[in-house]
Amino acid sequence: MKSAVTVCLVPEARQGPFVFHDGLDAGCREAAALGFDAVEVFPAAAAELPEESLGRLLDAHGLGLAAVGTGAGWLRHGLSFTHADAEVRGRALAFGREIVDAAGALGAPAIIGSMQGRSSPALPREEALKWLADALEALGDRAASHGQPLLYEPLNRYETDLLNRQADALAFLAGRGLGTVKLLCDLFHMNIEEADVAAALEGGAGRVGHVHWADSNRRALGFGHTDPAPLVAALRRIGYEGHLSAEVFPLPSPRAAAERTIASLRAAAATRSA
Ligand SMILES: [Mn+2]
Repeated sequence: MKSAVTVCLVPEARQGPFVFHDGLDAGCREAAALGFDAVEVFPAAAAELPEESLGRLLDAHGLGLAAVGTGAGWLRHGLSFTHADAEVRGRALAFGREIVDAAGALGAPAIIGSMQGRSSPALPREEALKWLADALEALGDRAASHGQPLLYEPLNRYETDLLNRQADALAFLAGRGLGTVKLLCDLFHMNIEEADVAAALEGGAGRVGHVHWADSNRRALGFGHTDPAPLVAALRRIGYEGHLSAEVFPLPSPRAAAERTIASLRAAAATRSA
């Protein structure tokens, strides 16, 4: 498994669960200095991911690009795939396609999280799930043309009423034939929704595409009450080889959150021989 840390380029998300907020240059420099394998980037738009210059920056620091978030589509533009207005859904798809293409050109997958939206009086949940499936199919096919999966992230009940648990998301992906979509398992959301987080991870065998490595309180792992040992054991049992990516609050400081994350990953790796 590989380590990753989040770099947020959206000023409106400065209070959000991202470690570094001072641009790609600074974020990559800090990530590399602390020994991370990769960065996960949360851009305002695809134009913030120029293939050549970002590729050079990553290479210069020996970093991979773990994944790219699409949440700014919701946060900045109010776009979601399950908006009752077809025109807004169309713009959401266009935004998603641009991120999928920019990420794909850099060899990374895109994440569908907050852009999944939720049901509303104007759009009942069953209909919202249909629009979500259509968006995941279209963007998943697009991602596949870049040789990447599309990452779908179940969120906790306070953020969406569509799919909150991994097993429900897996059943949804299977039932709608969404073979190009993989799960993003976020340990913070799972801490709220799952009866047994390790079992839920294990249930995702073959479909876990990315992991958000966060503690129970959305701080760096080690600053809450999550015990990572059984979670790492479960991920090993299913042969997960992707990233453990710190999507956490930059508390008490970005550096301290990143250092705590690295320490938690080293401790997890050390349990291999136990
Ligand atoms: Mn997440």
